[in-house]
Amino acid sequence: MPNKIFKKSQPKPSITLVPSLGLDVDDLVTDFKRNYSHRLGRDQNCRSPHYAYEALSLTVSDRLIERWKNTYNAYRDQDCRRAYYLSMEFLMGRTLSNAMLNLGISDAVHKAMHDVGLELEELLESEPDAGLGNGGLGRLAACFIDSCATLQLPVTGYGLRYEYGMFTQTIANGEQVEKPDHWLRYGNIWEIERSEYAYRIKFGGHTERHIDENGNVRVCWLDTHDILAIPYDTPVPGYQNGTVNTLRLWKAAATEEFDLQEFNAGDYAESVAAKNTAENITMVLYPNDANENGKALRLRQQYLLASASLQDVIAGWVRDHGRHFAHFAEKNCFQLNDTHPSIAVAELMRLLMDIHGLSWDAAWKITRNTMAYTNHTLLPEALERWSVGLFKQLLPRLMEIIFEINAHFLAEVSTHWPGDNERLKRMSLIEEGPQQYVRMAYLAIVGSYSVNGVAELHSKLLQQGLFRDFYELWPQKFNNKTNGVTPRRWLAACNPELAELLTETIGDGWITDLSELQKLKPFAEDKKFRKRWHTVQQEAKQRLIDFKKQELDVDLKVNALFDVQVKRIHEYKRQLLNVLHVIHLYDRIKRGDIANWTNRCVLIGGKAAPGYFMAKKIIKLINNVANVINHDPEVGDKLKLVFLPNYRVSAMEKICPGTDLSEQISTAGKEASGTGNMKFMMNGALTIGTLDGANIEIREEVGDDNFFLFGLTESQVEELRHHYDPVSMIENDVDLKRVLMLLECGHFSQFEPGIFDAVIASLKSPQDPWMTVADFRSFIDAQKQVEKAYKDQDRWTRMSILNCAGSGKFSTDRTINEYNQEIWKLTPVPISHP
Ligand code: T68
Repeated sequence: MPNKIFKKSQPKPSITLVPSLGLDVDDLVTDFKRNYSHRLGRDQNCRSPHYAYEALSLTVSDRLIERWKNTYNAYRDQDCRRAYYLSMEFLMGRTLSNAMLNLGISDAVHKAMHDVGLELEELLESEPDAGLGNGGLGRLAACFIDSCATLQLPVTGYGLRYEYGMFTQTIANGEQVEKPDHWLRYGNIWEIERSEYAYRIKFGGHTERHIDENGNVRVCWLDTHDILAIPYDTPVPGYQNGTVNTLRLWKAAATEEFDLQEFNAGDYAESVAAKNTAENITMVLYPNDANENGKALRLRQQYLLASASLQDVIAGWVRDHGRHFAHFAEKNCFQLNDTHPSIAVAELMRLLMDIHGLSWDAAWKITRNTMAYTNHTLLPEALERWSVGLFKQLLPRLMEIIFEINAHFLAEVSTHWPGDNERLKRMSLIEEGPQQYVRMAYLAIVGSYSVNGVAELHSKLLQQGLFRDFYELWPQKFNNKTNGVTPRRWLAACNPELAELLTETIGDGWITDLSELQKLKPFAEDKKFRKRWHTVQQEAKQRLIDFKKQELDVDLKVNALFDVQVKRIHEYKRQLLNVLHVIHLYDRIKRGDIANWTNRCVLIGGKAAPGYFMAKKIIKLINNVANVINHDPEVGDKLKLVFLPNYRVSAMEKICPGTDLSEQISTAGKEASGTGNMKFMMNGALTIGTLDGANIEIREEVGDDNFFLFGLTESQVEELRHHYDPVSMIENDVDLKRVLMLLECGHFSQFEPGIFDAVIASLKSPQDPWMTVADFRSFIDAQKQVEKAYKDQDRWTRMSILNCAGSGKFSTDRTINEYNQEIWKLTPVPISHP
């Protein structure tokens, strides 16, 4: 193994750091050229922008290394309390331009590339997205680690290095086609493999008990099939502050012995196959964003993440403190990003007891004081449950520990509520029935000292609904942490023109203290300022049009209202409601109801989980409706509908600066928070939305007059469920009736009879959980208010400025400060830098 190269007894080799690398244009040019010609072996005959991108990335990443080492050494030397963010997803997007921004060298790099005759934009576009996540949850993890580094908090991200990220979406005949996303095909210059920190992960086998030298029962987990977890580190720079934190992603690999065993038996092919089985574990990201899927491979992934990360932290602890764990919980905490890594609760127990010899009580005390759990959904279909049978087979030792945690926990419950058997059944970590299941959310709650939701409404609903029993037992565990987004990527980097106007107007303090945007408020009343704001917004729209021009055959006009809904396709997010509105507008045009018309481009984008039938139908419907509308000469510029294929982080960076209207139209009570809503607001878009998730807080911040509210409230939705009658609602609304008629008569499915039957049936079903029809009228009315406001461009611009000015709360810097003050309790560690 590589860590055996230097023997402990030998003096340390004197491999010291080279002097700091220069940050000015000449240094950048020199290093860029050297990297291009010597490290990549290319010359001027090479026409691919990709190698120039790589050479530039090497140049920039070299400039992070010194700070990275300083940060690493400072955390170790100061023995500070640290937090670990455990997440199955880190949806990082692109790295280069963010690294440039945070190093403060964007302008110098721009000039350097210009000097060597290259277009920086083109290089930046050749970086593939690191799409290691599905949507909000994964992107939140990425924004969080950015804020942690900017706030100089000692936080490490732990995740999985999927060989294939979120699939690439293409559209054929209006339908979603998934293509594998082999994002590592051309290598990844941002990561460093650290095989010296590889760990063994056990699967299968059985357990045996024996008595150790001190007379204690020790459990051994034997005859396991082991694999290796190999870490790959990516630097996470803070904003111009010298801190470079680490994102450590695990890749699964075969163990050497395992191969050898088979190999010696003469089964060469078998041994190679075994290698593949091991490496399969981190081969692909599961593309389901709101559905538990129960696949054994997914459980293997979860255990790999939990076990490798905990072993890593414990190895560091033992290195610095020996095998004394009394102060472990004072110095470490693990934030679980949903239940996906929550097997960590049982794994920490196993490592402390079986490997380090702690008693149950000592191990449990540590576990309960180090784990914290964040919930991201109330949807029952997304709550993770693993079959006990599968668990026993794959992780027999972990299953034993979970049963024991449950026994202790249920004893605690019955002391609290003697004789309440119904409650015991409800709260048990094991769901009984024809098949037993482990309820992962309950494991996470029982094993944690903090449980939080991601917006005020969501946290309230967790306490009153899903986790009510647990809230009654441990009210002090529960808290709210409203989500945010990082203003570096989602304003400073993605909208440089607006960023410049902001900085010129209120200084650049907003970049690290977004509440400073408040200072913009008075400028909303300044006519000259409004004019400049409007110009910047129009230019951003034009850039969006230009960007999309190559791939779309629709002619979009900058003076139309850009109405955007981009997010995963899901029934609860109600892209269908959006389509019903578009069909209604089309119907109005066709029947000549166009007095005072506002031209509108409706852009919808997002991926459907490959196995989600209805979501895929919705994509098909959007495309079919678009096809009819966009080719109707009578409609012309009045209305366009566009499906934006392959929505991803780098696409959002172009979309949100060019958006006028942000659609946040989920059924109230269903969207835990939303984060796209925050990106749009920050970039000056106005929101049309329901009282759901963080929309409520957005409206609070910006004021009722600057938010287009519609729809039932969460309690109205729940009340209506008892007597929901969509068919009579359709009957009583002429506009809706006409829309349904257009759908039913096959106007948007001329040569594909019946393809939207299931969609139509869901709208008309009294069981429709998303109650799309119930909110139609109120949505249409709110959209009329939008048109009226947009007609008065001056009023719209004022509202746009106020939206940006009111977005300060939605920085992840605020969110992370709250996590830190109330859960992690870390002290910032300043890092000196060149
Ligand atoms: C989202 N959840 C919430 N889940 O839907 C959103 N799920 O309201 C919230 O803003 C965001 O989390 C951040 O808190 C997700 O994105 C997933 O992606 C997911 C992935 C795998 C399994 C289940």
